[in-house]
Amino acid sequence: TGTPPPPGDIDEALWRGAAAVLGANWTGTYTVPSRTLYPHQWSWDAGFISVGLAHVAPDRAWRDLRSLFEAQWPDGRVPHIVFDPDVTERDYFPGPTFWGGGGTTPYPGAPPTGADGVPARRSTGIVQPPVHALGAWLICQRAPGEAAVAELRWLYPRLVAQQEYLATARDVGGAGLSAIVHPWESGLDNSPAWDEALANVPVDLAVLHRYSRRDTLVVASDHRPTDEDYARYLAIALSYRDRGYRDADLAGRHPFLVECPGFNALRGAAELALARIAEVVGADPAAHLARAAGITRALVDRLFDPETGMFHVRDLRTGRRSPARCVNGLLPLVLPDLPEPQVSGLVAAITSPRFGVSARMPVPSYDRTATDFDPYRYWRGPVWFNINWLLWRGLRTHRQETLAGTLRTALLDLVRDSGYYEYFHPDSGAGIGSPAFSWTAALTLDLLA
Ligand code: 2M8
Repeated sequence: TGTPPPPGDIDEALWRGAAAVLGANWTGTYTVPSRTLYPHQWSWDAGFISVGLAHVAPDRAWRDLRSLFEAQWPDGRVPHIVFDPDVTERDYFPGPTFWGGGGTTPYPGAPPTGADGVPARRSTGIVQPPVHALGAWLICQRAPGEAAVAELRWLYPRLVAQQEYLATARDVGGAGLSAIVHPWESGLDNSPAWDEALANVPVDLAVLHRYSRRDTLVVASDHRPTDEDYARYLAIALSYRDRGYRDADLAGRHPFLVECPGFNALRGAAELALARIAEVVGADPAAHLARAAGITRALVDRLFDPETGMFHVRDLRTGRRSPARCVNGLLPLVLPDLPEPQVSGLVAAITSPRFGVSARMPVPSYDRTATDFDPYRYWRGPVWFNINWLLWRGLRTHRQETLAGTLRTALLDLVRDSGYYEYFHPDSGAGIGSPAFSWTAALTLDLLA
């Protein structure tokens, strides 16, 4: 087939298998995360997918990012799902009708037309972690040249607008960190990190029963968020939607406002990637570097707990930091200017029995020693590939080469033994959720290369 051969002496079957997953999930203009469970374009998935596509089809890597940014809103936000008009409403819930409030046009604030003047694809009005500048920079490193520079010129102002939106409209706490307005924005949907903040959102199952979940028809329901979770997800989304997805005065009225260390660390990493991209496109990197430094400082000041040695989410409605030790609290390791005490704390956590990277298993999504650790339920225990790939990069950034090597081996063993699954059982390594999952395949390619 057209897949470029693997570089050097690597596991060729694994490489070809991963490339085949990306090939099968390619729609012609972007890649779906999974044919069975997620038949549209997802924001942070697109960033990770572009990193893998860079190794086998750089033109597709750029096209994927372009497809996503064509749906960017005029205020700079990049929607967390961009819907495929040819997929029926039944194939994913909540779909475009829910997010659009039943109307046929996009919503207040959404772009009426895409970049080519065609009607815009419909989208949600919430966001996901901004991993796209990092993706763009890695594509350019892997496949440099004139085409890459042209793509970076197109993307750069859009990436800047994305960051600007997060730095201004979403700085609800006024301390330099972005707030997320929905657990879905974190990408770690049902993580225990949100339990305290969600406890204040009433559960109205009648709202949920007006609709029907589709995910639990495709995947075992005890591997997914609960109905109570979904009832709260809908209530929070409706609160935002029914006020036109406006961000003014969020503090006074919105039921869920949380600062997430993972989301903000990735925003910092995006500023650093933008500084590199700025040099290529002839812009000034200084503002990006300054903003990245400010994010790192704010993370340390507001979200680091010296007692646990890791970062925790902060609920802006109560001012409380959640005690839960979740994997998003390890992600600031991706920041190269993270001070030494924080780096040591995170490395200690990663090697402790709570998250212990052994030769056998990568980092789970939640503290293994917690009483409510659940090895099957989505972001409450299982191992996720994208997070571990970020930690692998973070460990290398902080010259933890041995640990990074152990983590890489464990990740590759997992896909070799179980396949390119969405997530994995943190003891047996069995694949859970959707098989043939795009970011698992994409990041396998990057680990192999
Ligand atoms: C999961 O989230 C979606 C909602 O956005 C869902 O459960 O329906 C999460 O794992 C999220 O991080 C991911 O981007 C998405 C698509 O892979 O699936």
